[in-house]
Amino acid sequence: MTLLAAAPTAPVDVDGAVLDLERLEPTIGARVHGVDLARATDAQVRAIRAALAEYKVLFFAGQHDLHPDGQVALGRRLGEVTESHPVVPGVDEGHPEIYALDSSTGGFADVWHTDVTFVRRPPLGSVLRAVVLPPTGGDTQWADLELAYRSLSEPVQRLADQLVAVHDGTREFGYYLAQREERTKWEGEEFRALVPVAHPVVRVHPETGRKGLFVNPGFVSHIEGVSDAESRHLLDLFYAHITKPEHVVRHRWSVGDVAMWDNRSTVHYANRDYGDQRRVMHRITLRGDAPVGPAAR
Ligand SMILES: O=C(O)CCC(=O)C(=O)O
Ligand SMILES: [Fe+2]
Repeated sequence: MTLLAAAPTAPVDVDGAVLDLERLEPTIGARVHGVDLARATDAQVRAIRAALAEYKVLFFAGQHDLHPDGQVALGRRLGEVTESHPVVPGVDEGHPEIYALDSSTGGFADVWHTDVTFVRRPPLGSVLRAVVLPPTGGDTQWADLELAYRSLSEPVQRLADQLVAVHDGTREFGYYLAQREERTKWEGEEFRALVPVAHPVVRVHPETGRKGLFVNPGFVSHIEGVSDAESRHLLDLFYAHITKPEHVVRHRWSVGDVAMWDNRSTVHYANRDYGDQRRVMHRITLRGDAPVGPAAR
């Protein structure tokens, strides 16, 4: 009998800093050991940023010193921090960049989604900190959109390559926009309406050049230029495929955990299985660019 090798625990030298990464699944997820995110060196931050595209989701345990200020400061070292969200204001006056998901005020994310894809330039990545956790449950799962594309049959890959999807934030955030008088800003401008945007179904990752199946049930309303029935069936096929267990990494949270993901190559889902218990998560997002499809390359 051949024993399968254990998941490699490899010290990875990226850009001069040695990052101790423990791969969790073959193509998605790694635990990063030995980094204190509140006091990371510049070389460590560069290495983390480089590892993000490769591992897609990074997990850091025991980050008890990373308070809200520190989370925003870390984001500024990793890239450009966006406002909290196009229509949801920051957690408090002092932190307009922090988006809080609090179960006690209806903050849930139990639909597979990629963050904020209903704007022209969706965030490059997100950094999420566990603040209050239920005694059990409330895990988060991420699926690998690049693996999902690669594991489609070739004819379906070719079909997907040609498709464009419309992303619309109305179902998730329309009510929020309607009930609020004040407008928040996004990319420095007042965000007045949820205007649907079109993105290629297959996104070429700007750093790795790999193709990913860039659709998500949270925000995609339909595929352009096909019938309603075709759109529904295509999207059902893509969603069922993306979320296969083989494509997913799942995280069980402890307070002090931080997860960082590449929003260009993943979708995620926060399990809502903890009843009336409270769960609070703080997120920041990093400014991204407009998705580019295979046709434009
Ligand atoms: O609460 C979570 O685990 C994830 C929430 C979410 O979707 C996000 O922070 O973008
Ligand atoms: Fe999210």
